[in-house]
Amino acid sequence: MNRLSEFMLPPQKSTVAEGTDALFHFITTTSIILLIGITIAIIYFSWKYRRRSENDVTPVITHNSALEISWSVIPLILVMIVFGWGLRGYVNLTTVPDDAYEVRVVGKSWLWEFHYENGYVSVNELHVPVNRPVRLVMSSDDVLHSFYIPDFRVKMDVLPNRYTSLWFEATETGESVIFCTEYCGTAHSNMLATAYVHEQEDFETWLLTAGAADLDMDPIELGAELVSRNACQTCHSSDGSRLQGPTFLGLFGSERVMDNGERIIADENYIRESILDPNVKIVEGYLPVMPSYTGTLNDRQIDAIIAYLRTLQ
Ligand code: HEC
Ligand SMILES: [Cu+2]
Repeated sequence: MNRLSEFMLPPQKSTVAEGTDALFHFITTTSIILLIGITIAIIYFSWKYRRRSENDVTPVITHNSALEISWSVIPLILVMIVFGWGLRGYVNLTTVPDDAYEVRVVGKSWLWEFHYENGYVSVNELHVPVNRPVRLVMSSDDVLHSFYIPDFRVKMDVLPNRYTSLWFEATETGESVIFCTEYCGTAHSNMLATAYVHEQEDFETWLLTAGAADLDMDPIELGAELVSRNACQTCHSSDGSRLQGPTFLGLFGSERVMDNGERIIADENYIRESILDPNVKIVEGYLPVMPSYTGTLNDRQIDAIIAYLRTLQ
């Protein structure tokens, strides 16, 4: 079964992966066996009972109890096995262990934000300790998203105005891909993140130093770093090309035309407002799809981004 998993499924990197795969293989195997059996029976019967002569008459058959009971009872047993097995997995996935480490997850079109206990926020990077249950408490800032880590075999819808949660325990260190699996707009396919699984001590060191390194950086360097860390490049280029949003090249200090015809010079206040309240002023020719970074970026970080944007002339 493990060979089969390696062949057709992503690596098993959480405590529930093996059980989930076993059920998956059971359903697939039974379906294949039934498919082959039924196909052979259809071909054989159409040959055996074919019309041989002009006066062939179909005999009148009302029923066959043995046959009818077996084609009802056998599928019933199979379905009950799948139900019981699936229910056990479902209960396991919904009962969070007491010592779970909690991370708050916010889905935004089109990025994932992870808020840690110490206030640090990472974008599109989820850091977790290995061999420890982790619970994600999730919600969306805009539309429906769905959080999916194939390697861990966990997936849960992420909704606006309501919390959902899921938990997993990673069994090995390394990186795994995180997908959004609910179509959520133009750049849905860019809504990718990575789960980094660390040794327990490494995770604690990461948590302590995350954000602290920012203090040593000069503002322009930090701004560039924040633009990449916060997934701004999903929608903004720095080389003049047009993505979902306007390019950052030459933005600072230039005159911008809004969709209501208003003309504004892109100064510090305009950039700051664009980051915290992106939908107050919409640039002409673009859609109001930028997520708000209120609660994600603090004043110092916004200053650094402005400093960096100034250099892109
Ligand atoms: C999901 C796509 C998306 C992401 C991610 C995004 N933006 Fe935007 N942004 C837009 C769009 C679209 C516009 C133009 C419409 C508007 O004004 O809201 C825009 C407008 C702006 C503007 C005004 C630009 C102008 O030409 O006047 C600034 C400044 C800006 N974004 C900064 C940022 C920064 C900084 C980040 C990362 C912290 C970021 N954006 C992340 C989509 C995005
Ligand atoms: Cu999404």
